[in-house]
Amino acid sequence: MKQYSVPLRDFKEIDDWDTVIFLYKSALKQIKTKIDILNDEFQHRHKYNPIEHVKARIKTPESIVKKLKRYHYDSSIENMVRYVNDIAGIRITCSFTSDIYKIADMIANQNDLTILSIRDYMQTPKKSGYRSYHMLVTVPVFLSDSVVDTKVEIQIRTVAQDFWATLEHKMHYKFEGDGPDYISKELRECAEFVSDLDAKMEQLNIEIQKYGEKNE
Ligand code: 0O2
Repeated sequence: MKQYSVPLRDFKEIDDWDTVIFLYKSALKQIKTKIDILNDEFQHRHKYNPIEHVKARIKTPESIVKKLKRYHYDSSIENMVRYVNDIAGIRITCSFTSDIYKIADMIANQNDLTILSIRDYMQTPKKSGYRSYHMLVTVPVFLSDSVVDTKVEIQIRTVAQDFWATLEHKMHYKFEGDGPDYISKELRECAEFVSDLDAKMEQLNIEIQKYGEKNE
């Protein structure tokens, strides 16, 4: 008989940590394969790779507990599945901001995925200066006797945004979210440089393509 999918929070083995982590890992594998296929297809059709690299990770137990604490929830498997959206996370890095939207559209068109939310931190950057495009999706994980819809957070950003976010993240962790004001201020300024650089590189890429077409 055909199985209907259930969200992970309603799965019968939700109290088993190893099973839950196994499901998140399986969901990540599926999304990673989808992204690889989309990138290969893009290369095959347009002779161009929109994706520079892809990194998948499962959030550490310490980081999960920290987040639950921040949200004022007890540390339980049920709460983590319900309230921590980025336990399974995948980060896609690309060259140009226009690639971000191309990749996001290609992912959104996969009809076995359900999009739970979109956060466009390029349209609306965070106070820190953070820019990226986040998609929270569920992917059905097919087991022998059930299908479990499992959440994955997909972050899409340019190489320059990634460079910035990695340093800002380092500061955040080093000072536990309470970094010196002058560093935060300089990082916000750098975020503006990154945004200007991304816009300039996008424009230059368009010029290079136009020039190439004229001289073909
Ligand atoms: P780590 O160590 O990367 O896992 P939500 O529960 O989803 O409603 P949250 O977690 O604030 O609330 O969602 P959001 O905004 O989608 O952020 C999730 C992740 O995006 C973060 O995970 C970071 O990876 C990244 N991120 C968001 N804001 C910033 C920022 O200002 N600077 C940097 N460098 N990264 C950011 P974690 O759990 O914070 O960290």
